Amino acid sequence: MIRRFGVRRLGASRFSMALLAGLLMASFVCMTASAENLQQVMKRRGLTQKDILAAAKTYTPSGGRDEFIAFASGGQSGHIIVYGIPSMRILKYVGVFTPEPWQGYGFEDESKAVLDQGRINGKDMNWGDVHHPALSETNGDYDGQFLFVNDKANPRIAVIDLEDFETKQIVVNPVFQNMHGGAFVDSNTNYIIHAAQLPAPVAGEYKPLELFNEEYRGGVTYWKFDREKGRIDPSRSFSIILPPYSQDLSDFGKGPSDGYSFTNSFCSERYVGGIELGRPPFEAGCSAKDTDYLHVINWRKAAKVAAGRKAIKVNGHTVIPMKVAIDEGLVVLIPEPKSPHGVDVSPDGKYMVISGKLDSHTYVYSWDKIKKAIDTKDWAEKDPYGFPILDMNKVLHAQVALGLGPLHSQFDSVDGVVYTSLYVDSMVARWNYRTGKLLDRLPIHYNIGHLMTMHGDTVKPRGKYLVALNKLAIDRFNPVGPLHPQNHQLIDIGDKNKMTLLYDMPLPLGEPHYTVAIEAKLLKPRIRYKSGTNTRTGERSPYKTRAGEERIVRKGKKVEVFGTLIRSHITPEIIEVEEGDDVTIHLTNLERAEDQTHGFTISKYGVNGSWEPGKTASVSFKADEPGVFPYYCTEFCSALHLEMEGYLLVKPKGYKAKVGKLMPKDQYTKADYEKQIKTNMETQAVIDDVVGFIMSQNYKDFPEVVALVQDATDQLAKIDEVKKRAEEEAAKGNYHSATLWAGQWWQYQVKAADIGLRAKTYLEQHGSKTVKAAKK
Ligand code: K7E
Ligand code: CUA
Repeated sequence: MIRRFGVRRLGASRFSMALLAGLLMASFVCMTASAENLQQVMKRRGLTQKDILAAAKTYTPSGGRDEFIAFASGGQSGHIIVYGIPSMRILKYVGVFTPEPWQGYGFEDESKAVLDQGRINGKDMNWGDVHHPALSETNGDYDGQFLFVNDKANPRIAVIDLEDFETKQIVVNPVFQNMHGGAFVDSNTNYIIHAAQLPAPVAGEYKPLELFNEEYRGGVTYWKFDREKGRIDPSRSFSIILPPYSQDLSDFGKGPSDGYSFTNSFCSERYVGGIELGRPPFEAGCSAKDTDYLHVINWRKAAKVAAGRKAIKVNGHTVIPMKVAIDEGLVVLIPEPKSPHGVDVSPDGKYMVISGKLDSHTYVYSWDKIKKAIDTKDWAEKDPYGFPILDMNKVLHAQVALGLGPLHSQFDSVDGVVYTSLYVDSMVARWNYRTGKLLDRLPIHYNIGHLMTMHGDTVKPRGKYLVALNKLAIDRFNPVGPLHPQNHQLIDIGDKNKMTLLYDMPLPLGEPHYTVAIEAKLLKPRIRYKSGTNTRTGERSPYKTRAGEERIVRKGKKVEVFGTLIRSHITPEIIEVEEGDDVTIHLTNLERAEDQTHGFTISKYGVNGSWEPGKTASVSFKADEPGVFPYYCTEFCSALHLEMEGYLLVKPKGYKAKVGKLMPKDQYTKADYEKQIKTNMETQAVIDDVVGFIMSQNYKDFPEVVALVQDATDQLAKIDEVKKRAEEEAAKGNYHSATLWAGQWWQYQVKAADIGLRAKTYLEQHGSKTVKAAKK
């Protein structure tokens, strides 16, 4: 039918007939290919019904959004990885402890200042061992405002504002040398906990290992979070000094256990290895006893003690010494299964689930029983330092055999149901912590560490999905050399009888430790900044520059450039300095439209940055190398992106300029000028059309469109001046110059038209007035 219609209609010569036949053949083949049905695809790719069902549960069509957003620790990369669930599509790497060039993080002065907060003993720590991200909570559930994450190697905590997914603050621990057990927050994000791991003399002093028991110490730090400012307040933060027990992961109490925090430990043997000295190694001595100590800490009371006179200052940081902690009854110890890793408080706050890697049982403790023992001072004994120890059997609720190498636990939306990772068995166990009954086990690939369910560590877990964070990928992906990607496995936990593995996602960054996932609808990230914002402080930058205010200011050897970025030029386009000058270039992105980011780099000067709409940031360097250095925008921002360029001229010392001619002045004629004017008139007609459409709509109901209209208006507003100049030059008979100015007039038109068309498309796609009317 189609064939006959086409041939009859076009008829024509033999040549075109042949061509047409070829085209039709091609389209016929295409049609057959596209008509491949599901069964055929399944056969071709070797997929089963189960695979298709799994695909349907994760596949997210183009333009589709995810239900949950995950924040994964980036391990050695020092980054946070953001991805969607269930699609498992990676959305962003957020630079935290490590420079990230795409975001300009660690390249612009403003973000360098954040990374500099993380310097230790005068050294840059341009890497981090990122372990545990924590989302801020209100009343025990995620509120979508902040993300905290720790660096284990260089004991630090970072604050990421989820308003723009940027790192805003890094704090270094002033008393401990190495910290693993953080970040975890209490139900209202008053404090972020971070526990020391490998014991060391306090404040980094030197003490010989022979004094391990007397001088080496562990401890926990409670960083005070100032909600108003969105920053940690070191002046109101404090640490408790603890025995050298290798304090590990922690969790805060909830509901009835709110006000308390729980910190595991391993190597409570206080063993010091030294295999080369003839002593049995750490691993033997650190696992000799059957139990280690769970530390139960009354942090609310500790905060009061920290504010009082019994606390001391170490390196300017508030510290509660061990003796004070004992006298004030801030800490009690409970024996816990050998070499534990995670401690997880149940959503109702009544149970603490702890697994010992070297004990095949997972222990469930009862908060009611712990509280009663604390209140009645029912101590079984004291540790060598004087901390009271409870009788484990009096506070245990259950001991459950789940499998080998149990590590971490996360909770389900179904009451009582919890998931525990089994490292040695490479499995996820689903069980009930109230009844102690094992419900299901699912093999994973391979050697799972943490696992994560949706809001799984809050008072209100959402169930649905679980992600297994595996330590090894081995054969799961196409080989890419001896260093393998990480494997995050998505598991469907919606079916109450059986867990189902849905998807393997390779993560090509550092070793993942923990991940947290929040309902996407709870996040409200901004799409632009208020014009002139220093995004790292959230304040208005003193270097904010408006259109038309661009300038270069010299004071002695210091040159400051106040510039702007907007499609498609960098103003100024030429920067001339002298060898030896200290140069700072402040740039403001004038755009308002969504996703109109510009980059800026100066070749061979190592200068780089990223400017999102509204952002002001600066780059500084010493112009120590004379020569000509092109600069340009590094984001493909518009049709004339390649022309978004300029020159940095660094004049050699003592260079005397010779006057020369810049360019030919008579290249363009009157005919060229008239041709350009005609083009401009035609373009204006297009613009009028688009503007007419937008104005006829309820466009003010769409903030995205309002921003686009403002951007377009800005571009159009610039036309008057260049038009006047074009006309003046033409009147004087300077057609060369007149043509160039008329060309610039057209540039503004093109940009305005481009933005206008985006606004029009947006209105059409998002159902503005007439579109809605047409649909009825
Ligand atoms: Cu790798 Cu929580 Cu630091 Cu466990 S951690 S497995
Ligand atoms: Cu701005 Cu490319």
